Amino acid sequence: MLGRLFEWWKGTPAAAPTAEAAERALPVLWLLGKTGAGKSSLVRLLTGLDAVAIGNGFAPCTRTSQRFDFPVDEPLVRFLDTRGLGESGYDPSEDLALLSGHAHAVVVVARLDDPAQGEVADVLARVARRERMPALLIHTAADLVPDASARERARADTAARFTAAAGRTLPEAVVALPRGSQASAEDREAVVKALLQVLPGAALALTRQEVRTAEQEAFAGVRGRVLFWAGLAGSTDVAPVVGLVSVPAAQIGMLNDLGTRYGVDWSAGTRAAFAGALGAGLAMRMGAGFGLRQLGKLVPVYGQTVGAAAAGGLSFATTFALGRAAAYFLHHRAAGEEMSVEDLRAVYARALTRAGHAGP
Ligand SMILES: Nc1nc2c(ncn2[C@@H]2O[C@H](COP(=O)(O)OP(=O)(O)O)[C@@H](O)[C@H]2O)c(=O)[nH]1
Ligand SMILES: [Mg+2]
Repeated sequence: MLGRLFEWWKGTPAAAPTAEAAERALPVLWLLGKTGAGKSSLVRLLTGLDAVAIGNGFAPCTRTSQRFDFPVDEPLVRFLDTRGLGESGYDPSEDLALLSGHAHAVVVVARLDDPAQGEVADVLARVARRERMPALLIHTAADLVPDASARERARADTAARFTAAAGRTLPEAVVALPRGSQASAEDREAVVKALLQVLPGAALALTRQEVRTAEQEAFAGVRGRVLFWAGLAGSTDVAPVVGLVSVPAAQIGMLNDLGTRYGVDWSAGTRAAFAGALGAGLAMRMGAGFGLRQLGKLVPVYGQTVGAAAAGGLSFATTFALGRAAAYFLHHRAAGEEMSVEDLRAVYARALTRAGHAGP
């Protein structure tokens, strides 16, 4: 498969994605919870922005919903926030109609000190059960239930409630988000870990990159681009006909983009060196990924199951890993440094795992 990608690459100019395709590549998280549950506080935890920045960044969607794109200047993830649940006279049907077609995963936000979650559970039942949207559960207000056993009882009760509504167990995290507090790195990690299981693109967009070496520093500068292209490749799994973007076209676009950013010309020799260094092991892994993806397309995925398909993420994961490996390769190429093939393959394998794909 890698061979075919490289064959094609020779004759294919960089595919400039349309604005529509770019928009569709953005992972969208729907924050579902009562007013006061901690949705805005969760956005604060995940983005590291303060309440004012978040307040200003939200743009209205419907009368009772709004969206927040992050990072603000080069969005890699979108939060959708519905405000009305738990308020009298709120009818969720308008938000439901809009959001169920746009969101890729639903983040249920519930306070551990608030057992009244019936309305939220009803909405979750609709989107998670009937529309098969991936979901995770974030318990907030851990600090307000200081007794450990009481807290564990509350967590278990809430989880049981939402498990019943969704028809399956959901990845969970417990957090404390008191007003004005410093965001806790542990809480962040717990949420990102749960998110990784349902929407890797969103989780990686919210993960801070480790920067210890010059190579990692260079990658930090292009990581947003790799996530963008991987999201684009992943979005073709959701709606293969709409975007005129195929997985190989997105991957070639990404490789060309990275070449430009690292100042390396993808000459025939450079391409051959990269393909050779990645080797047959990778070609087989990619082949497996593509095979599964093709299988997936036999299932009618567009429309109702948009979120479920996006969660599969094989094209996302393989493209992210390819981009990570290419960045590693290009960094050494640009510096005229030796690079070990084993290290390159390890970089690829680690990226594949991080992107939520366990391997072949
Ligand atoms: N002590 C504590 N307060 C919280 C927590 N989460 C949210 N709050 C507070 O609850 C109120 C509502 O939170 P907010 O994030 O605006 O809820 P939203 O309506 O779901 O967006 C705010 O005053 C928050 O500071 C939490 O985990 N612990
Ligand atoms: Mg809010």
